[in-house]
Amino acid sequence: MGTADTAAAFAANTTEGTISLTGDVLRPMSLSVEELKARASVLADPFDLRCFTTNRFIRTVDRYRGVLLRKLINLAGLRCDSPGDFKRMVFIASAHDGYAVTFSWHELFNTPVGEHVLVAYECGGKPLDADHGAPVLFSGADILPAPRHVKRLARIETRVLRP
Ligand SMILES: Nc1nc2c(c(=O)[nH]1)N[C@H]1C(S)=C(S)[C@@H](COP(=O)(O)O)O[C@H]1N2
Ligand SMILES: [Mo]
Repeated sequence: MGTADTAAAFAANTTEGTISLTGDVLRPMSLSVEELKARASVLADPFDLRCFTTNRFIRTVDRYRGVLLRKLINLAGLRCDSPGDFKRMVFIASAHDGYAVTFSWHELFNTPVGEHVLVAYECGGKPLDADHGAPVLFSGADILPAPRHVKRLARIETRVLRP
């Protein structure tokens, strides 16, 4: 498939406001914001959104409420066909505009970073709407927060890297 075809297929398979968990998981699934809200949530600290590339200060963001990414991944279940596959797993989080960032199994499940990565649906006690980029994936322990502050999150794809 060409790039345009891939983008079209991706758009056809995603719905605004719904995130899908795909790839090397046992139970591929889609979750609406309503379904996220029904799960146990965590509250992030307020932070300054700052771009990595330019160091530009964008704005101060109030407390996000959302579900930990590692809990959502556990819901879908990691598929480990060979022993130790989880140690070379990566997660590609992509947005409806094609913006994408990565996480590794290690940082989400075996470092403190994972305790601060959430899919947020509320900010400062108010529901986030699509204009505010909902749902937003946010990695609260990053030094510069903007790169892994993914607006309009569409998909988390799990992949086992094969050397
Ligand atoms: N979906 C999506 N999220 C994104 C980006 C993007 O291009 N698409 N850019 C990132 C980068 S590099 C920056 S600096 C900030 C910009 O935030 P702003 O659009 O609210 O100014 O969003 C981050 N999240
Ligand atoms: Mo940026």
